[in-house]
Amino acid sequence: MFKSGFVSIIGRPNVGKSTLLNNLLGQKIAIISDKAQTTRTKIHGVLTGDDYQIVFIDTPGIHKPKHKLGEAMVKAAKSSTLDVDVILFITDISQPVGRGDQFILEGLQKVKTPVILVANKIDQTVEKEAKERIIKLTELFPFKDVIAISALQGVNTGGLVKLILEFLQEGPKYYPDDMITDQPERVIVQELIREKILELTREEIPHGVAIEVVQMTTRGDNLLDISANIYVEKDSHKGIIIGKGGKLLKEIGKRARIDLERFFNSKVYLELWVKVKKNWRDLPGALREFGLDN
Ligand code: GDP
Ligand code: K
Ligand code: MG
Repeated sequence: MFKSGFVSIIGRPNVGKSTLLNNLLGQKIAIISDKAQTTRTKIHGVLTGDDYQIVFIDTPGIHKPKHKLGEAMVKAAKSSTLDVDVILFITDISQPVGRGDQFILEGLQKVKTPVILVANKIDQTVEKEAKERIIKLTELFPFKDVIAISALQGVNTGGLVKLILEFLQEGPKYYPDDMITDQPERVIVQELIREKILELTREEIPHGVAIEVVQMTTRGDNLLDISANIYVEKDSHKGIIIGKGGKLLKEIGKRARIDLERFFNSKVYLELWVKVKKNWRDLPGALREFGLDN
């Protein structure tokens, strides 16, 4: 029997949702950082086995929105709990159970879909504390099952796949065997560049950054020319991204190029430009233009 279904990955920002998706797929399709609101849109990742296909939906973390982009992100996360077969509620078990977790679980009370508690980051948690926190969470919500994992180290992620399959029914193969994401290449390029900005800048800057790929063309056999605009919200941010003598922009380009070459398995020539678009996170037109209107 061939089983298939859709599985939504939800939880507070920074609990390891995107890390889990990448680990399950064995390839980086969702960017990761230690900053909240790294993931901005729903991302589909497809895991195909001999007798199953699971379509995972990675989502932006659920938080209290401060602008139109934030609203669209929370909407995307919430809508991903509809029409799925299983919901994975991921929590960072190295942290005490907090308001953020409670808030999401309250929102799930009316949902009929089975919810599995995934206690992540066991690699940095004392076992006794993890157990106590799991008990506390199961008192807050009727989870159908519980599993402890480390998404970063790949501990028990195979066990998680087996557990998910127990909840899936017979179904069709939705995507071809070799497809691991429905994200266009252009979006992956944008995201990999944005990830480097998240790595190299502090709080205020990364949240106000959007990337637009203006050109992607192949040159000869094994060279990809990519040119992209980095949009920031303020003139002062432009200076920060460029850095002294262009140093930071150069480093962003260098790190992004390494990842892009790995992803495309080709040499990449990357050109980056920094531009200012004031308050774009509150402009519906800009959200649409950047593919962030969810
Ligand atoms: P998301 O916001 O829920 O998608 O979280 P990310 O996947 O972006 O991860 C947030 C941070 O947690 C990153 O710094 C990850 O490296 C880290 N992280 C994720 N999973 C684990 C884990 O299992 N163990 C540890 N120690 N860190 C993790
Ligand atoms: K994050
Ligand atoms: Mg994420």
